[in-house]
Amino acid sequence: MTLAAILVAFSAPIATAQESFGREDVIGLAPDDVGVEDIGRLFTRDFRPLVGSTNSVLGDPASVRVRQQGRTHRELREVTTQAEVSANASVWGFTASGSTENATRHAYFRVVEVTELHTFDDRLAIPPVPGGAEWYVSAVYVGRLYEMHFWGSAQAVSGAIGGGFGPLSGSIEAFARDSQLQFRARTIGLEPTDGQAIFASSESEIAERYRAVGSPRPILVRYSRVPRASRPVADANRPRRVTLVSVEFPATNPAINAGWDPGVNPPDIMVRVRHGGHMLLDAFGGTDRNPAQLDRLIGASVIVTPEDPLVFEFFDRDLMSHDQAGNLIVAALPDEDTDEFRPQPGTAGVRVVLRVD
Ligand SMILES: [Ca+2]
Ligand SMILES: [Ca+2]
Repeated sequence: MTLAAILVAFSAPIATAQESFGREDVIGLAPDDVGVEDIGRLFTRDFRPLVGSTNSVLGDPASVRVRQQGRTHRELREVTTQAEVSANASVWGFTASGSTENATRHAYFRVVEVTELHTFDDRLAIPPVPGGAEWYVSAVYVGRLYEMHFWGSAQAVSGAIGGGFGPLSGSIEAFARDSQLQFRARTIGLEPTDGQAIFASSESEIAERYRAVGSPRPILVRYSRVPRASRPVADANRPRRVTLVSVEFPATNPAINAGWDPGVNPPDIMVRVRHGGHMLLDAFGGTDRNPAQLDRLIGASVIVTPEDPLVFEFFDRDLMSHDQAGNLIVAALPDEDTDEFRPQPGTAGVRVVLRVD
């Protein structure tokens, strides 16, 4: 369900957000107080340890597997989901609420050396969990890590990405300054050899530019979402299957009263849908206004309430920074299944058709 755009994937990075066997995973930096003994520990939607419950850990030490690893890889990517921002927030020093839309975008460059991987035994059925539990620790990566974390406006981050994140050869600090991004380096046992962080694009460049200091320690935590069947039902609203059928933009951009691109009228239709702080859809609908047929599944089991609406964001996709084309908040779905649910038009007159069953 989570869409992770790995913008520049060197070698085979640790999958940062993925769905395997129907399980949704998010990887975040390991907080100081989370270690290998926390495999199976339950966390809230905002990635805080579940407290006040006697039943806050799944399984027991016998359900943990340990594998020795000797992999080093590097990864440069934009964080695309609110869940992943939340999973990193305590270490990054942000207070990112899972339910708050935040205009700040995040990206990072990481050099990661994994020496040991501790995983929860996936063959175990997940028992019913207490209310408030949404994630459990399914893996802890032990090793060393160097991270340069970038953040800034959507425009600055997408501008940096539009430029291909620089030539990937120079100083990361200079790149961040040129891109008008804020940045902070984090060293957990790996540090630049000459005091200045440099992009590395191969194993040999990593070996040349980064050196290991100190013993391996927990660096990354993989959180897996507790299956819905194991979570208490919070309210009477049943989960629904929602599909985005079509999207229609106004003929011209109302914000500038002109075509969507210089000398060109039709937009490049882009739609993002968030729910409960998670990005459910990041879709491109083609270059046409009338109407783009999408037929994309937004969610196979979403519960939509005024507290937990579907939030649509529409853009005309552009090379550097996309033109905003308005938002639409769907706070309730029709009681009956329908192939043609038309929520009120978005703020810029964007019209959507949903199928709900
Ligand atoms: Ca445009
Ligand atoms: Ca465009």
